[in-house]
Amino acid sequence: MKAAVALAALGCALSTIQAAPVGVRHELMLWYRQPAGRWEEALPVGNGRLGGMVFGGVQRERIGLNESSIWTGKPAAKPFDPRERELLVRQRQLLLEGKLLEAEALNLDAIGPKGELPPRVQPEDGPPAFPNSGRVGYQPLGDLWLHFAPQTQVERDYRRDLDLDSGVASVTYRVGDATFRREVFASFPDQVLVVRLQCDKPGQISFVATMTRPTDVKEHVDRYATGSEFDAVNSMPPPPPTRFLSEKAGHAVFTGQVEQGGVRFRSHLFVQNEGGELVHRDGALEVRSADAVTLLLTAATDYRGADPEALCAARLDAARSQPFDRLRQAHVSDHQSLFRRVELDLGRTNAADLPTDKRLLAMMLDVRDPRDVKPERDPSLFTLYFHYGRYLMIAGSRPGSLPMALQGIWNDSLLPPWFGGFTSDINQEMNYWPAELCNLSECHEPQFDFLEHLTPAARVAARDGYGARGLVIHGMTVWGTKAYTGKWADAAGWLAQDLWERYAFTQDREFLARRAYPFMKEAALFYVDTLVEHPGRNGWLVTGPGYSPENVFIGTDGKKHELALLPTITLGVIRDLFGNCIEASRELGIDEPFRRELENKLARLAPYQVGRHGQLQEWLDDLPEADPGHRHLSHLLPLHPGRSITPATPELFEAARVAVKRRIDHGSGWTGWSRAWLLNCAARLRDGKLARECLTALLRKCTMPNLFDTHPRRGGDISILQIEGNFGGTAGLAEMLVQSHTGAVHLLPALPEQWAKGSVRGLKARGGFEVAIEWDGGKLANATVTSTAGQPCALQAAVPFEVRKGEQVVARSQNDATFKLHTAMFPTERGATYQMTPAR
Ligand code: FUC
Repeated sequence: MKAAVALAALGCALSTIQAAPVGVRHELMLWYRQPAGRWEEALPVGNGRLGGMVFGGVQRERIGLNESSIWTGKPAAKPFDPRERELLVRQRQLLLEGKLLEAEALNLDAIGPKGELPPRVQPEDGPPAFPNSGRVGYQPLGDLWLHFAPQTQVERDYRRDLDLDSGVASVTYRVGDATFRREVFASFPDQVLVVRLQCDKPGQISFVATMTRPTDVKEHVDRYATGSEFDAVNSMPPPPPTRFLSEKAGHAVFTGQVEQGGVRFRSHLFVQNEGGELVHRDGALEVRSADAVTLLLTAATDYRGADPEALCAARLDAARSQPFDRLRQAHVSDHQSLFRRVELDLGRTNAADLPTDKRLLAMMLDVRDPRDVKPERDPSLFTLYFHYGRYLMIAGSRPGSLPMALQGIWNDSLLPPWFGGFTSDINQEMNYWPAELCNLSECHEPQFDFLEHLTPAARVAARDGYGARGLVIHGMTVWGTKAYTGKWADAAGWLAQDLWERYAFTQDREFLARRAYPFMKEAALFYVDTLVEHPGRNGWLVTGPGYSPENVFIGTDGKKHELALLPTITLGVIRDLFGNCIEASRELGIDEPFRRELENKLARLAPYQVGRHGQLQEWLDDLPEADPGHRHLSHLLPLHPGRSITPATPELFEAARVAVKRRIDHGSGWTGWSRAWLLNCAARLRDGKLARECLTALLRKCTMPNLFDTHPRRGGDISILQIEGNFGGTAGLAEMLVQSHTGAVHLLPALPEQWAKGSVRGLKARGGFEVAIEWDGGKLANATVTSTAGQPCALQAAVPFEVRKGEQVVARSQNDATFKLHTAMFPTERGATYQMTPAR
């Protein structure tokens, strides 16, 4: 029934298609014929720190506001219970003896009475970022409201859009013979959110501006209805009231605090009218009969000790001194300096002329425009989705901001699902998968800052919780590592991959020496100290107690259990991390004894295991998964985003293929991020057909009208934003076109047959290469590789080819029958471009 109604609506939309306005590139534009009815339909703008969700109402504009450092909770020095370490040691011993059930049954009480806890030892350097005492959650700044004067006539030709190329959200409509235009953007260079209201007739703009912040936590928890947030709601006092004081000369100040003793925030609003008059009212600013108006909004907090008032005032002063056009130009050129680095063309069909929500609906229902005969119904919707991920990264993560959390920087709830936090058993990692691949290295910075910020606390956790050197991060929070010990301790090891990847893609040795290697080494040291020899199984090195997020197995007692020895995810993290550290230390020419130690441990580490179904096992033992279709693909980390399972390990590669299929056959992929991970795995398996199916499913099942990724909840009837699926989707599409994790730059590793003709430009490959490819008839037509670091290049494709520099042939490919690939090796010069053409 639902589908029938939707189909009817769509049929109507198809029949009213108007030709796309000349010059509009619909693979770079989200657009709609109606304002956003809900937050999930609003369009995001951002500058990494400051976020806005633009609703685009005609009678009332709402811009949902965020500042990325508005978090509840605070650092708290919780005493460490030494029994935890003892528990861990005993559990490990039981696991080594094969007593899985006994290990899990053991608890702190069995170790002994709690006793007097020793005082906390602060880390030697850095902030006291310790386990948090209360609930840590990301919260909104509030909403900016513009209540427009009532109109006597109905509006026409309404359009709301987000231009990914300029980073500007717009609303246009006509009332009578007047055309109204509204533009909103968040400027990184000027650190200000800008709203511009214009009309082509004078004196038409009248509105009242105010700012508010939600106060009712309960309202929000009801909306999302999750377990742990329900518990939290009862312990959360209502936030202290906010104040919106309109002062003088168009200037107003919005102040508040997340909770007593918590983060304080400020926002300054400046309203500049051209023509008409400006009136200060109680708690509001009113503009009457203006020709045009510019609103500037700044926001800041004392999260890292700064004075938010001074920051807001200084930023506003600087922005106020510039005319609107200059602010817009600075924003657009800053945005485009990042956004225009990558181009993608997968072809287009008439479906691209529909508004974005209708395109999505057509995708869901698989409705075709009868004029379209191409095998892919709406290929440029994939292109739009790909670019949207890049847009969101530019808007959500810039140097100086916090990294993106579960909702990026966009959230309207005081109690967002999973507290909108940093969850590091997939989500925080996936958020940054496209950063290097899609040529947005700068946007990766906040992730590195965050790891450095956590380092002192992570060291203390390793020392006190495990008696180990190095550092450890469990489930993560904004204020510090969550616990001393925990069933999953691989976040630091996994996130260290980000640092290595930055180096691998950029070849920035200074970064490797100064920022990447020190963290990677400490993450590796933790494992060096916690690996133990298994007495029974060939003396392999193993660790435990471990846990495969968030799946459990059926024990011999027929019940569900989770503690086990060396889950595959941990093994994958260690193999990758040790391998990366070895390469890094060799590259830097340092730490030879440590490198040898890692090589030695790697050689003795337990191997990956293939289980009874031919699948890559999830645990060291072939334990039956309680949910074989679990959304987490933890054991596939060595395939993606790791690189220890590749076609060079053919049996494991096939076992990974079986494991992916097994997950899918049992229903995995029902959250956006899960489907996006499957997409990346499929690409790494060089299975273009499956990759395309995953991408299609991501858009069909896990995407909101504003193209935000979703995590379905409560039996599937509620979908919430979880942004990492957007980034996983963007990275996955890039992985279908270029891969470089094996050491060679592989062109078109997973091209589906439906994408017969297309091109891509600007994707990055490890070794310091930038790649452009054109293909036709499903085959590579030509490509270029630009070397940014002067490293030798190994280039791979499914067809034989030659490589030229100008007129000169520099290499011809050799056939590698084992991998059914053709590879050419050639030295490169920094800055030079090499043309690759298939051999005739
Ligand atoms: C992990 C996932 C959930 C969700 C949450 C934020 O715990 O298992 O599905 O994405 O993070």
